[in-house]
Amino acid sequence: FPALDAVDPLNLEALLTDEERAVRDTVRQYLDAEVEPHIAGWFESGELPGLPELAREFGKMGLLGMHLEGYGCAGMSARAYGIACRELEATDSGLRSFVSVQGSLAMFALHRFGSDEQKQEWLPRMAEGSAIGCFGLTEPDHGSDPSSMTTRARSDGDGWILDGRKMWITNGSVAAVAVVWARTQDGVRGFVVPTDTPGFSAPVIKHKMSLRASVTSELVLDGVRLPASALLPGASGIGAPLTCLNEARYGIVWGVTGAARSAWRSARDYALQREQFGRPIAGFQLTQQKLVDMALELHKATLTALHLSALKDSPAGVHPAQISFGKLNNVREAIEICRTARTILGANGISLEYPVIRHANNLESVLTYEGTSEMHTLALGQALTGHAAFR
Ligand code: TGC
Ligand code: FAD
Repeated sequence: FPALDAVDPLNLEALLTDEERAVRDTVRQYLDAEVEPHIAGWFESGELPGLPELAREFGKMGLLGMHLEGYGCAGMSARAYGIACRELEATDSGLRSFVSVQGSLAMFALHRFGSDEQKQEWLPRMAEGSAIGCFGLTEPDHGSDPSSMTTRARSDGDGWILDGRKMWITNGSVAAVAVVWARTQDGVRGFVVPTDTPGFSAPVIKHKMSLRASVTSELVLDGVRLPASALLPGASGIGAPLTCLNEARYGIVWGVTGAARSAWRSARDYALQREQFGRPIAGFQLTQQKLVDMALELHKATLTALHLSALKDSPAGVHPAQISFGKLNNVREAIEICRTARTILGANGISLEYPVIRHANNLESVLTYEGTSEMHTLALGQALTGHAAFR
């Protein structure tokens, strides 16, 4: 037999179509040339300074709203979108987060629930990256339980007035448009809020030790007056924002395999070069056990992502509990892979000279956002037993 490809021991890349390989290579080449040289510095300084230009480049590559049809979106398969998410997160979870929020949350909400006028106004600009969007669901006092939100929208003549606070909102302070979820007398509804509307502000959240190369903000809504046309006509009830979350969670299932792949490669390269006790540490059985266990979980996670893609691209679609399966498993295993990789690098494992600690720290956010591991355990628990254990 020929030697096994250490990076792809199950030959999973052979399953990709030419088009999917082209997506993978285009994204990889761009990130290697333009982002990899800077990303550790951006993480260290806690900023994403290339953002307006990055957004446009992502738009040119068709990554924004990539699996949506029409309005300037690329209309590609869920699998191609997942493959792009994997490359983005192999560089940094902050990049995948940006693309997730833009395409799978803000654009998806408009695309699925918006009026034709709303779609025409926002989607083409968002697809090209000239308008950035954010998605405000979480509040300071309501994270895992968004159904209890207190942000209110009251009808005012032929318009609406919004009051409340949203918290931990990715892209908040760089967004031109915010999709904001608020309670009305008819239940939870979605609103399209141009961020230059009086009464809207988005202070940046500082002092994060995770997702530092990503903009995270609070949204403050103080008497934000909106026309009637700001209401998303197709979104009624908490099921609407949760439907958007399925899209972003799906991207995470793929994305985290990129972060884990990057950490695994660093650990293997390091183990082959680093010598202790007169031999490479890759030759010690304990190191091999770590590398093998990491590889098993990495490629099982990729198989899960591939399988969920097949479901999502099929006419029957993917069940939300199946996405919970993938998000729960793949994030849990990816963070474990990064933490184990860190041990293989010894003291160098805590340095930003290597990507490992950055990925591990980023994945702390990914473990929590888009539904914590506990929420996905309970969602799956409910699907498997028929009993809801949330409250
Ligand atoms: P529950 O009573 O179970 O359901 C209410 C209605 O919603 C429907 N539903 C869903 N629909 C679509 N997709 C899903 N995943 C759905 N889950 C529930 C359900 O069928 C029902 O519909 P109907 O027609 O019968 O009324 O709702 P609940 O209030 O008990 O909540 C369930 C729970 C806990 C699972 C849900 O609230 C939840 O998922 N909580 C986690 C919150 C979360 O994930 N927040 C994420 C915020 S966005 C974010 O983090 C972005 S980070 C992005 C980045 O930077 O990458
Ligand atoms: P809480 O809900 O307070 O949970 C705290 C702990 O209690 C968790 O371990 C949780 O699992 C556990 N817990 C809660 N309820 C139960 C239960 N019933 N049973 C067992 N355990 C339970 N939100 C947005 O809307 N838009 C965004 O763009 C966005 N971006 C984010 C970016 C970052 C970097 C981060 C960190 C968060 C972001 N979020 C965003 C918010 C994110 O979705 C929430 O943080 C997440 O849903 C959890 O809410 P919480 O932080 O309030 O934790």
